[in-house]
Amino acid sequence: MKHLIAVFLTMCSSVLAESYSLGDITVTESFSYPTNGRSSAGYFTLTNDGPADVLMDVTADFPRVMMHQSLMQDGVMTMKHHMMVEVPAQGELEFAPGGYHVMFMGLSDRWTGGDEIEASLQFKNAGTLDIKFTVTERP
Ligand SMILES: [Cu+2]
Repeated sequence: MKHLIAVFLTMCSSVLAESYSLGDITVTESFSYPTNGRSSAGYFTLTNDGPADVLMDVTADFPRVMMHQSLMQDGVMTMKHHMMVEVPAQGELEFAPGGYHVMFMGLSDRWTGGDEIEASLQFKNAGTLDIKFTVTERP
Protein backbone atom coordinates (compact mmCIF):
# COMPACT_ATOMS: atom_id res chain seq x y z
CA MET A 1 0.00 0.00 0.00
CA LYS A 2 2.75 2.45 0.89
CA HIS A 3 4.41 1.64 -2.37
CA LEU A 4 1.24 2.43 -4.34
CA ILE A 5 0.88 5.82 -2.68
CA ALA A 6 4.48 6.69 -3.52
CA VAL A 7 3.94 5.80 -7.17
CA PHE A 8 0.77 7.89 -7.33
CA LEU A 9 2.48 10.95 -5.82
CA THR A 10 5.34 10.65 -8.28
CA MET A 11 2.94 10.58 -11.20
CA CYS A 12 1.05 13.66 -9.99
CA SER A 13 4.13 15.76 -9.46
CA SER A 14 5.65 14.79 -12.78
CA VAL A 15 2.80 16.21 -14.86
CA LEU A 16 4.31 19.69 -15.05
CA ALA A 17 7.89 18.67 -14.38
CA GLU A 18 8.99 18.70 -17.99
CA SER A 19 11.35 21.49 -18.94
CA TYR A 20 12.65 22.64 -22.30
CA SER A 21 15.97 24.36 -22.89
CA LEU A 22 17.61 26.23 -25.70
CA GLY A 23 20.91 27.96 -24.99
CA ASP A 24 20.39 30.19 -21.94
CA ILE A 25 16.61 29.87 -22.07
CA THR A 26 14.65 27.34 -20.04
CA VAL A 27 10.88 26.92 -20.17
CA THR A 28 9.06 25.12 -17.36
CA GLU A 29 5.46 24.69 -16.17
CA SER A 30 4.00 24.87 -19.65
CA PHE A 31 0.30 24.15 -19.35
CA SER A 32 -3.04 24.91 -20.87
CA TYR A 33 -6.64 24.60 -19.74
CA PRO A 34 -9.34 22.53 -21.48
CA THR A 35 -10.86 24.29 -24.49
CA ASN A 36 -13.44 27.00 -23.91
CA GLY A 37 -15.60 26.92 -27.02
CA ARG A 38 -13.09 26.92 -29.86
CA SER A 39 -10.18 28.51 -28.08
CA SER A 40 -7.77 27.99 -25.24
CA ALA A 41 -4.73 29.68 -23.73
CA GLY A 42 -1.24 28.44 -22.98
CA TYR A 43 0.97 29.45 -20.07
CA PHE A 44 4.61 28.89 -19.10
CA THR A 45 7.50 30.19 -17.03
CA LEU A 46 10.64 31.20 -18.89
CA THR A 47 14.04 31.69 -17.26
CA ASN A 48 16.83 33.41 -19.15
CA ASP A 49 20.41 33.03 -17.86
CA GLY A 50 21.90 35.03 -20.72
CA PRO A 51 21.56 38.37 -22.52
CA ALA A 52 18.19 39.86 -23.45
CA ASP A 53 16.24 38.18 -26.23
CA VAL A 54 12.86 38.67 -27.86
CA LEU A 55 10.04 36.17 -28.21
CA MET A 56 9.02 36.93 -31.80
CA ASP A 57 6.21 34.44 -32.28
CA VAL A 58 4.56 31.28 -31.06
CA THR A 59 3.56 28.81 -33.75
CA ALA A 60 1.43 25.68 -33.62
CA ASP A 61 -0.71 23.64 -35.96
CA PHE A 62 -3.94 25.59 -35.35
CA PRO A 63 -5.76 28.24 -37.42
CA ARG A 64 -4.68 31.17 -35.24
CA VAL A 65 -2.01 31.40 -32.57
CA MET A 66 -1.22 34.77 -31.00
CA MET A 67 0.53 36.28 -28.00
CA HIS A 68 -1.96 38.13 -25.81
CA GLN A 69 -1.85 40.04 -22.57
CA SER A 70 -4.88 40.34 -20.32
CA LEU A 71 -5.25 43.89 -19.03
CA MET A 72 -7.74 45.75 -16.87
CA GLN A 73 -8.89 48.88 -18.71
CA ASP A 74 -11.54 51.09 -17.13
CA GLY A 75 -12.66 48.14 -15.05
CA VAL A 76 -13.03 45.89 -18.06
CA MET A 77 -10.78 42.91 -18.74
CA THR A 78 -9.38 43.22 -22.25
CA MET A 79 -6.77 41.35 -24.25
CA LYS A 80 -3.92 43.09 -26.00
CA HIS A 81 -2.24 41.45 -28.98
CA HIS A 82 1.57 41.51 -28.90
CA MET A 83 3.68 40.99 -32.02
CA MET A 84 6.68 40.32 -29.76
CA VAL A 85 7.49 40.07 -26.08
CA GLU A 86 10.85 41.03 -24.60
CA VAL A 87 12.81 38.46 -22.64
CA PRO A 88 14.84 40.28 -19.96
CA ALA A 89 18.56 39.52 -19.54
CA GLN A 90 19.24 37.25 -16.56
CA GLY A 91 15.56 37.33 -15.80
CA GLU A 92 12.19 35.68 -15.99
CA LEU A 93 9.20 35.99 -18.27
CA GLU A 94 5.91 34.68 -17.00
CA PHE A 95 2.95 33.69 -19.14
CA ALA A 96 0.23 33.17 -16.53
CA PRO A 97 -3.55 33.52 -16.11
CA GLY A 98 -4.45 37.22 -15.88
CA GLY A 99 -1.32 38.31 -17.81
CA TYR A 100 0.56 37.18 -20.88
CA HIS A 101 -0.77 34.05 -22.57
CA VAL A 102 -0.58 32.19 -25.84
CA MET A 103 -4.01 32.31 -27.47
CA PHE A 104 -5.00 29.30 -29.55
CA MET A 105 -8.06 29.98 -31.74
CA GLY A 106 -10.22 28.22 -34.26
CA LEU A 107 -9.75 24.85 -32.58
CA SER A 108 -11.79 21.96 -33.92
CA ASP A 109 -10.84 19.39 -31.27
CA ARG A 110 -11.70 19.55 -27.61
CA TRP A 111 -8.71 19.57 -25.30
CA THR A 112 -9.09 17.63 -22.07
CA GLY A 113 -6.87 16.97 -19.08
CA GLY A 114 -3.69 15.10 -19.97
CA ASP A 115 -3.59 16.18 -23.61
CA GLU A 116 -0.27 17.55 -24.80
CA ILE A 117 -0.29 20.50 -27.18
CA GLU A 118 2.80 20.97 -29.32
CA ALA A 119 4.00 24.48 -30.08
CA SER A 120 7.21 26.32 -30.99
CA LEU A 121 8.59 29.46 -29.41
CA GLN A 122 10.52 31.59 -31.91
CA PHE A 123 13.24 33.72 -30.35
CA LYS A 124 15.10 36.49 -32.16
CA ASN A 125 18.54 35.33 -30.97
CA ALA A 126 18.20 31.86 -29.46
CA GLY A 127 16.20 30.34 -32.32
CA THR A 128 13.29 27.93 -32.10
CA LEU A 129 12.31 26.00 -28.99
CA ASP A 130 9.72 23.24 -29.32
CA ILE A 131 7.62 22.75 -26.21
CA LYS A 132 4.44 20.98 -25.15
CA PHE A 133 1.60 22.48 -23.13
CA THR A 134 0.06 19.90 -20.82
CA VAL A 135 -3.69 20.37 -20.58
CA THR A 136 -4.65 20.65 -16.92
CA GLU A 137 -8.14 20.91 -15.41
CA ARG A 138 -8.97 24.39 -14.12
CA PRO A 139 -8.33 24.76 -10.36
CU1 LIG B 1 -6.15 36.01 -25.27
